[in-house]
Amino acid sequence: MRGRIESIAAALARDGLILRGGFNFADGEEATPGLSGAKSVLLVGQAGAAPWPHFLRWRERQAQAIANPLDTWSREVIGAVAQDFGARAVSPSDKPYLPFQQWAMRAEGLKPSPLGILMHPLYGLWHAYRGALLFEDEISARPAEVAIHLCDACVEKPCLKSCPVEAYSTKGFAYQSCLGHVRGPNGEPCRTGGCLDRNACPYGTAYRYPAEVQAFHMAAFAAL
Ligand code: B12
Repeated sequence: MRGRIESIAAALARDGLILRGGFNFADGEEATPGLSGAKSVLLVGQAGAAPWPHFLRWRERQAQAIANPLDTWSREVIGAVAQDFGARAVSPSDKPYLPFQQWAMRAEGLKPSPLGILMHPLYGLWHAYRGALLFEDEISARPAEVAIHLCDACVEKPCLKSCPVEAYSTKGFAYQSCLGHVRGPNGEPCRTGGCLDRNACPYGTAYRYPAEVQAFHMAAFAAL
């Protein structure tokens, strides 16, 4: 008989989504606001732009334009899977924010790239988290092994050299500089093809989001 985790993965695959690992919370952790009673978590996300065609078909069926459509679609799809498997669905945009990146590091053994986005050994920077399933019992997820961190072997670090306003540096992310440039007269390449620094990364290029998808995310990020 197929186990619970395999069945959930199969249900998510119908919409191009994948399980991104999971773990049992430590004693006391379930008391964190937003987690009440949860004993374990499975992260749901994507490798490359796999959910995009599913999302587009859903969006075409909507009677009118929706604010934050990708979040809405993710909540709908992941919420339905949660209901079928007795879980509670949460979203990375739920407030107060839940620590998705910390969960991801724990679940998949990933580390942040110089851009802050987590570096995946296969998908590079081309992956995301769309939600999580919280359970009131423990799951049988294998503990994550620390993944190979490709940035350690990357000497040139083109990701820190391609942004015209140097939004990313060792000092962190200069949000306002990035926004000002993307919205300004010279921001056309970022608006149509996505973040130049992210695109400069030599890893996981087979999973790179198509320009159309990157333009969609950039428009949402910079409120274009
Ligand atoms: C608020 C927010 C932002 C804000 C504030 C950022 C900040 N430093 O405070 C702004 C608008 C600037 C932002 C920008 C971006 N974000 Co953001 N952001 C979030 C959000 C919704 C909440 C963060 C939070 O406060 N969490 C609560 C604390 C307790 O949890 P934490 O795990 O410790 O969170 C810390 C980090 O997440 C960090 N942070 C926030 N955003 C980002 C983005 C990156 C890449 C990194 C490294 C860190 C970081 O700030 C948190 C507080 O210290 C998360 C989703 C989530 N729920 O975590 C996405 C999230 C972290 N962002 C993400 C991304 C991709 C981005 C952008 C690349 C733009 C984009 N959406 O395409 C940029 C890059 C910014 C950067 N390098 O710092 C992804 C990261 C995925 C990944 N593969 O690693 C997340 C997980 C959303 C998702 N659905 O996947 N973000």
